[in-house]
Amino acid sequence: MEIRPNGTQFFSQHVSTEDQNLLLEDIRARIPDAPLYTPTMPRTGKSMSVRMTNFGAAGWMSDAKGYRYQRAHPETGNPWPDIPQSILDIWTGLLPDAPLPDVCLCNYYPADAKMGLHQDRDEQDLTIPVLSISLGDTALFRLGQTTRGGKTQSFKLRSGDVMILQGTDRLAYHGIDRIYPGTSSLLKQGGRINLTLRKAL
Ligand code: MD6
Ligand code: FE
Repeated sequence: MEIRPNGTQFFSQHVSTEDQNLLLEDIRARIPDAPLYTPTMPRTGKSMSVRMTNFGAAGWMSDAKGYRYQRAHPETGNPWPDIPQSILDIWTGLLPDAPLPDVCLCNYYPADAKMGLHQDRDEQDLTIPVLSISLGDTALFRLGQTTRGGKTQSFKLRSGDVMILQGTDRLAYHGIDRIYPGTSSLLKQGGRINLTLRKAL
């Protein structure tokens, strides 16, 4: 469902509980090869509150040197594991005409994590949509405009929800203001996983 004209699409409860568990299995199978690590911010070098890993030909990275895509895990030096077919199927189901994604960023939010307002703009072709899948505890997502300081709207993202930023909102600022602990039983340890699919290269 389109929540902004020619822009953001939101699919409430698009992924069934059964499929959420299958996605989790596929994610867990890849974490030993691509452990979650704590990214740092450009310039300040401060740690982010999420832990991060990637699947696909490249992975999105943030550290003191800046934001970029790179082909190897920053700690192991190994290539990233492949993107699970179960995750690719969600993309092709909703975006049949878009090129296939080559990056799946996987962010884990503990109960106290947040994500500052940002644009997704490190990809080569900024006309290709970005799709995100939420798993676990509910998050408060804030969506603004393509310039900083514009009017913002807030939405709750629940386990199984899918968000697509495209069209006039492809470069809209967005972020996560908070996590609501204890709102999902999907992850035994609590917290939230967000998967972001992009064609970056
Ligand atoms: C999150 N999401 O949901 C953060 N980016 O944890 C994003 O940064 C995002 O939801 C691009 C497109 C959709 C998103
Ligand atoms: Fe984003």
